[in-house]
Amino acid sequence: MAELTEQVKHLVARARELCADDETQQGLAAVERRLDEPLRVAIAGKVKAGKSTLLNALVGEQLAKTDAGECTKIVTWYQHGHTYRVTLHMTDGTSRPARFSRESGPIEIDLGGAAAEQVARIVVEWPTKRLVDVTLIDTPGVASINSSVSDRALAFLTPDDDRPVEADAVLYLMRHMHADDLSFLESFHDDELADASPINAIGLLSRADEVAVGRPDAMRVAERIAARYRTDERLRKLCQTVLPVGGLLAETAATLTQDEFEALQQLADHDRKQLDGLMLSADRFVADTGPATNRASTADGGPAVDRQACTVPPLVRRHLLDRFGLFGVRVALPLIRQGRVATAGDLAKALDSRSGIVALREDLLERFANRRDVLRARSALVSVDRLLAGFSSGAAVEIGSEIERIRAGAHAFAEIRLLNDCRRGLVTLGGVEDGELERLLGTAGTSPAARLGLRSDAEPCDLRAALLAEIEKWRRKGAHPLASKDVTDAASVLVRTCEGALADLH
Ligand SMILES: Nc1nc2c(ncn2[C@@H]2O[C@H](COP(=O)(O)OP(=O)(O)OP(=O)(O)O)[C@@H](O)[C@H]2O)c(=O)[nH]1
Ligand SMILES: [Mg+2]
Repeated sequence: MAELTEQVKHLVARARELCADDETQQGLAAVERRLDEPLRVAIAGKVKAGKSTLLNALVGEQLAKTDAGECTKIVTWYQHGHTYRVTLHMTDGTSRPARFSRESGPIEIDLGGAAAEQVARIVVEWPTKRLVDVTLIDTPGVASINSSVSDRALAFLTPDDDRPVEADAVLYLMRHMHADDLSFLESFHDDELADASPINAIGLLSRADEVAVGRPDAMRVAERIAARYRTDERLRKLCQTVLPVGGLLAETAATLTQDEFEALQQLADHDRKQLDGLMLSADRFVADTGPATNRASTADGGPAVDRQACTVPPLVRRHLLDRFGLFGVRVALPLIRQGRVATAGDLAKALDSRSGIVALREDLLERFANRRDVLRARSALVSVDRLLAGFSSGAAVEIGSEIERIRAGAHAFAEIRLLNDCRRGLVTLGGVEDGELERLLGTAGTSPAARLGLRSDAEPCDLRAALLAEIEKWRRKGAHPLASKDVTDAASVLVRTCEGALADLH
């Protein structure tokens, strides 16, 4: 893989030698720098899909504001820095430092009198280890009522002029799959290689805890829905996988305070029946409990609750609901009552494990971080291609054919193409399970064990034997006299994949 990066770096350097004009030079210099920068992952989706909350959950801190505000309309980059710094990059090409403050909640950024429309992007530098390998980019909600906001998100993710694509990979949040989501995902494809490429996109069924109106089995129901989406032909062409995630639960788990835990403990001490009544709906949970409503019959027909006896004030309950969601409260209270969690730390762990964030982090590592070089090389080639699109000089033609040579020759790209072709139904390998083929191509992870579908602690001798068997199998398939060209080509990619994995073992 390092070889691929080297090839691309060499190509960019050559392009810089050949291209004289300043603007292209600057663009190429940026492409060059980017090859050494952390992977850029954009978080996209419709308004209020939970993008900023998920960003916070991934960083493990409340950085991004999650309610309405001017800043949610601006593309905001969160990247690793040695000091805390916020910079505004204006649409006129200038940039300036911004004043910001942070007390207990998210960062408050002062635009210094500028209108959101004048700010092209905000860059937040923050010294946290979670941002060392990845830069996270929070984008404004698409398909919003305010179409200029939505346009900005689309322009960032799918520029249609000759600007390079800025993100290497995208997490696309959808609450329930919708025609708008599909057309958005379809537009996140920028060149022949990326055309309908699932390689750099993961779909997320977000706010998963709200599925099934926050019932205790909400996450399991969400997992079933996500599993259905994973087999949806249209989605399979567009993203690698679909996972359920409860960003709010994960954000709260990462930032849980002792006060919040104590408030939950206090609630958990209440009479069981009373609690059940309180947790019937969000409205009941936060209802004011003055003496007049004591034992009053309820508007939603549920059993009357002796709400006056609830010693946790409504304001605190409102806060708990905002932080945990109804599902989170419903999960936390029994855990505390049954003594299964005794401290705020225990509760944080329990919520974290239910939120789906652990699986998402692992997936990000397997699917994006381990393929970082390929994804970055891919973005760099797209960018150089775009930067030189308007040129017809000999130099541009030379670079153009070099790009084609790298794309055709790099095995990592051959794997991507094969995966795309399979998902689009262009290649079918008789008698081979799709899942097996995808696994070999690294969709479940790029380690030898992940490619073979074996446990991560499998013995090297077992891995070796399994790889040799795969190589033998694919050689035979490819050499079969009745094999079509598709099958022969696919088989040679897979043989090379397995040989590469074998070399990795050594
Ligand atoms: N129950 C629940 N609520 C969530 C979750 N994620 C976000 N929310 C809530 O949904 C609202 C919107 O969340 P944000 O993270 O701001 O969503 P966004 O997609 O960034 O919104 P915009 O940037 O305005 O488009 C907030 O009130 C969050 O608390 C979740 O996983 N579960
Ligand atoms: Mg947001």
